[in-house]
Amino acid sequence: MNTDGPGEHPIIDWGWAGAGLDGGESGDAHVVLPFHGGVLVGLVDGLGHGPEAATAAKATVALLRSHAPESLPSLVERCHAGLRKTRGVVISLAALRSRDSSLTWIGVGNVDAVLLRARRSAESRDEALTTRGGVVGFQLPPLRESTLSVSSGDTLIMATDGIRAGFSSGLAIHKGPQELAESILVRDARGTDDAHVLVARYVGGGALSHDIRARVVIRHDFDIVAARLRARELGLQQGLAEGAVVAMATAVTEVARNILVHAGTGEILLGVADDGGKRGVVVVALDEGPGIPDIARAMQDGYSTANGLGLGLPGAKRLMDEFDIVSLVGGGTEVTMRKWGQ
Ligand SMILES: [Mn+2]
Repeated sequence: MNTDGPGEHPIIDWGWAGAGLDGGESGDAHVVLPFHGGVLVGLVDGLGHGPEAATAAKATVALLRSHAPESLPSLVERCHAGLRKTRGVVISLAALRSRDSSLTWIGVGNVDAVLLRARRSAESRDEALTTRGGVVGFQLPPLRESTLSVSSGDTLIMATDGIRAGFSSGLAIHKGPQELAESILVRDARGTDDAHVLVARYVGGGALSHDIRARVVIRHDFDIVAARLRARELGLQQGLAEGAVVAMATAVTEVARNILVHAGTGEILLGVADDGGKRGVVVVALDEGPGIPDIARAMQDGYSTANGLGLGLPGAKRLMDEFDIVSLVGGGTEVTMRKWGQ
């Protein structure tokens, strides 16, 4: 059980290193801002260096802090509007989300970002994240975000142009993010500009990854039935035993009913879970309802739903192999459950 907040429900491990030119105040800055179900990471380079660059970077950080849960294009627009009186910044922003193991990013100007994979395959290559030319606060390119799937252990590295291109090659990737950031700064700082590195390693879902295969919107009673049927179908496809399929489908019914009763609407995501050969089903139940003020109480047996029927969340937990709940009062609830095959 977790509630969201820095350090309490981390989906990344991260570290940074940076230095202003000639030991002066740096015009580069990073942000790491958790939001419900994810975290926003970003690296900002105030144009040039020195105090005016630092002023632009600090203003950007303040704007991002105030608006972190918004979409990335909207954040860039806000910064653009708020930075017109500064000399402007270049920026890369990325949002990592645990519910669908995704990384969404946008970049304006040259803050380099690369995604290094923990396990490489044809579908999962190292990627340089593309950015578009422009200066936030002066001239924006068309703003479009891009999305990639991430797996636990994948590592995002962002660096300002005070760091040499090619900083991602020859890294001891098994090292922790803080150690990586420091070693890049030492090895690759050009010494002609402020230099700053941010390293974020995705750890959402533990040592597991999942692919979402079905999405069922919950608005009516019959949507609960649809979610149950899709869960059953996926369980059988994944080779779960009949008893496990029944347990999992029943747990899906419970979390779907919980959405309907407490939030009115929400959705159930059903996916394939893979833990290095072991196959299973992952169920994510999401809503943007009022949230649960006291999760410990809600997880006690006998704590009734509005109509007092059913097994509730504690019942769902008992039926599954793994169960995690994150809830934010006023911000919705996210339940993630897994059922494994033999
Ligand atoms: Mn620079």
